[in-house]
Amino acid sequence: MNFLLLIPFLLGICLSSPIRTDKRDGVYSPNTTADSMEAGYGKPYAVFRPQVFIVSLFELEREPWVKTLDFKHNITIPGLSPLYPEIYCTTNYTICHVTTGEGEINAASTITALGLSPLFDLSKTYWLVAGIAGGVPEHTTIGGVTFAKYAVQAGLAYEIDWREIEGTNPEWNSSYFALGTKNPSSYPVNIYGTEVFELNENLRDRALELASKAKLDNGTHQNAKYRALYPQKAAKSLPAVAACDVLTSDVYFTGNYLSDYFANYSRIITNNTAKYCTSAQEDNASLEAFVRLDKFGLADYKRIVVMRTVSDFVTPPPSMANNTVEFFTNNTQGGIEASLNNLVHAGLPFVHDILEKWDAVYKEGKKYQPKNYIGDFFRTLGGKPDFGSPHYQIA
Ligand SMILES: *[C@@H]1O[C@H](CO)[C@@H](O)[C@H](O)[C@H]1NC(C)=O
Ligand SMILES: *[C@@H]1O[C@H](CO)[C@@H](O)[C@H](O)[C@H]1NC(C)=O
Ligand SMILES: *[C@@H]1O[C@H](CO)[C@@H](O)[C@H](O)[C@H]1NC(C)=O
Ligand SMILES: *[C@@H]1O[C@H](CO)[C@@H](O)[C@H](O)[C@H]1NC(C)=O
Ligand SMILES: *[C@@H]1O[C@H](CO)[C@@H](O)[C@H](O)[C@H]1NC(C)=O
Ligand SMILES: *[C@@H]1O[C@H](CO)[C@@H](O)[C@H](O)[C@H]1NC(C)=O
Ligand SMILES: *[C@@H]1O[C@H](CO)[C@@H](O)[C@H](O)[C@H]1NC(C)=O
Ligand SMILES: *[C@@H]1O[C@H](CO)[C@@H](O)[C@H](O)[C@H]1NC(C)=O
Ligand SMILES: *[C@@H]1O[C@H](CO)[C@@H](O)[C@H](O)[C@H]1NC(C)=O
Ligand SMILES: *[C@H]1O[C@H](CO)[C@@H](O)[C@H](O)[C@H]1NC(C)=O
Repeated sequence: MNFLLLIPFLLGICLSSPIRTDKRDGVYSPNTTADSMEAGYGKPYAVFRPQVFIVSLFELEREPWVKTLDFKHNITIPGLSPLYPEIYCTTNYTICHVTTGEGEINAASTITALGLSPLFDLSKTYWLVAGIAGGVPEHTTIGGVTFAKYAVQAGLAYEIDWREIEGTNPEWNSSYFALGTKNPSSYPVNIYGTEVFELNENLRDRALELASKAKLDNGTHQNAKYRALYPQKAAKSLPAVAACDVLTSDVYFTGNYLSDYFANYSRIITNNTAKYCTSAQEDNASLEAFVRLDKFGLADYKRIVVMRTVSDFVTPPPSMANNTVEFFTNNTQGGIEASLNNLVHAGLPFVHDILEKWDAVYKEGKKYQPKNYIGDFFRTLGGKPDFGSPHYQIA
């Protein structure tokens, strides 16, 4: 190998070594003047350093952003979803967008691939994960906008078909029970580490404050008629912005019993701190990828906001409580357009705030430093969680 080629190669190895005392000290930032392209720790040759990355999970969520923002560049990197192989960026690459594909596997693989791409320095990037979700009528309604502090993974569980439970354990109200336990009301014993993710509450509150001033799409006439079937105040109201938490499950569940069980599970696993209000299929998975990237300075977990707008209700109205299957399959809730449009109505003010106040506020990120615990069950990023048990088995 030519000696001159060896120098950047060795430099690359040194700078990308995970062995470092403090990742913030390790930031390598050459000033390349003309284009503001900076490379951070571990990505000495990165070309793009977006200020905001918007994350959609599938095509319908992507469309309103494509219509609103002037994406001029397509960038293909290895490891993205075959359905969504391109990252979109605006003219000067300050805002980029990725579509992960639906479900936990797609979300985790896409975010990991993006985070490890040598083209992107994401060490200072803000993330707006913006998807639609099922809504819990106690807290929100069709078209409603929610910002999460916790993401809870519900799929990590045992399951026995109800027909094999009712004869022996009729007092059980769920076919699911937590790993390592013997009934549906116990705190999990076996932990995989992705059961709960906690996000930066200060940043969440800033995004929520900005969204609260936005004019939301109120939805269709049929949405309004459907909302009126519910007794809960939040369900009956026009769409509003709320702070409450998201449940992740690859299984798309619906109905009163499962929603009730998962609400209980969210409370149990987060020691009564989470308020479950939406159910979706990806957030825990994306967050696990972000935790791993942050550990090596490749992304900043403090800079993630998870927003879910409500496309439909998770549970039937009382008038259909005896027929959850019809509630779900004969969809008469009035369409999901309001939830899709509100991704942009509620999310864009935050995106603009970041660009407008980049130098003064967001670049260094001091103003919205988290005061709460952030990260996963295993304390991968340090700190002391307000959930979790000291007595668990890694299994
Ligand atoms: C880069 O250097 C130029 C020339 O010294 C300076 O004007 C500019 O502000 C610097 N840019 C950054 C981002 O530090
Ligand atoms: C980027 O890819 C999308 C399809 O994903 C296509 O519709 C669009 O025209 C492409 N844009 C550019 C600038 O090539
Ligand atoms: C990027 O472009 C946007 C829109 O034209 C502009 O507001 C912003 O200041 C630009 N940012 C940089 C870093 O050049
Ligand atoms: C199961 O649900 C029924 C009806 O909602 C309730 O009366 C009962 O207390 C529940 N049992 C348990 C163990 O939670
Ligand atoms: C939604 O309804 C509220 C209350 O009537 C109204 O203030 C708001 O402008 C409506 N939003 C839209 C987009 O029409
Ligand atoms: C949820 O917890 C409540 C209160 O402990 C209990 O009454 C209810 O039956 C539980 N629901 C399920 C589905 O386990
Ligand atoms: C559900 O209850 C309604 C009355 O509340 C009744 O008309 C309907 O037949 C019931 N449907 C089923 C499937 O039991
Ligand atoms: C579906 O809903 C519509 C409107 O409420 C109703 O007229 C129709 O009978 C329902 N279809 C079935 C198969 O239940
Ligand atoms: C959470 O609840 C579990 C089970 O009751 C308990 O063992 C654990 O100490 C609690 N964790 C915190 C941080 O309070
Ligand atoms: C995924 O979501 C579930 C609940 O939906 C949560 O318990 C779990 O902690 C989450 N995991 C990650 C990695 O975010």
